Amino acid sequence: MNSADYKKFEKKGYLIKKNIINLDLLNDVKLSMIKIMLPYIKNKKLPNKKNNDIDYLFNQISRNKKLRSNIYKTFYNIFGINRLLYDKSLMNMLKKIGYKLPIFLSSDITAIEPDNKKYLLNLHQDLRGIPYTSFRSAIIWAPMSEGELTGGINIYEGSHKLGPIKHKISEVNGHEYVEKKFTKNFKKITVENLKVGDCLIFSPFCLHSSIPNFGKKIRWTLRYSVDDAHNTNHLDKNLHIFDKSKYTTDLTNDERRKLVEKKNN
Ligand SMILES: O=C(O)CCC(=O)C(=O)O
Repeated sequence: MNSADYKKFEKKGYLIKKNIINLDLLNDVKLSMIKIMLPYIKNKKLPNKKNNDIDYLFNQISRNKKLRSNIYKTFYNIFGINRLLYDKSLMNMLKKIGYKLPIFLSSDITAIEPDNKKYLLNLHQDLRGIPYTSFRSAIIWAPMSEGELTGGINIYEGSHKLGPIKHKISEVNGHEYVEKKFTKNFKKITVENLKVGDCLIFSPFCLHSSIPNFGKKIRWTLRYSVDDAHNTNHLDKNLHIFDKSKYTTDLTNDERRKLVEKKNN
């Protein structure tokens, strides 16, 4: 018999699970982030309470763009990120949505800063860079921080049933996006105010977009993409479940941004 979570995930394309992330393991990840940043903080006489204030440290290192970018990329490789994914509560959640053979595809950490529009994502599907092996793949989106007005995600219930859609490149910020008209038959769900420990799990084919951060703190999020390798029947032809070149570009964020800047000048 399929679980209630399985049915919901099939129908709506997303689920919100409360208190599912192991907080000790999450704190280990945060501690690693702090340890990566601390050696680059110029002011060695930090007030004690700033020593473990991730936002403060990140704002300091963000003054140097190169450093910020490299530190950010280093966060992705923290060992504890994978340890957290393999924790039994997340594995049980995947079992409940019908995963017979969960596989790990990618992980990262995102920082959405207050009143900074640069990294906000337009309406899109998560098609880029991830080698999906089935249409039941999922994104696990878990807040690492919480606070008033820090925003979140808009997600369109049931829109995963559209399958992959061709994305365009925004002339404003170079991000990829899907035209708004595709949302018209789907209810918009606003996912805000999740607590640390909660998570949103959704199909990468669900249309979704960022809700801006108008709060005081950085919205830190841990993200995984996972898939079910059971019943994959296309590997003798392709690694990937669909032809990505039809829907999305291989250009990096920087390359797309530069392309748009060149066009606008
Ligand atoms: O955190 C956000 O603002 C958006 C995240 C998102 O769209 C994604 O994970 O694909």
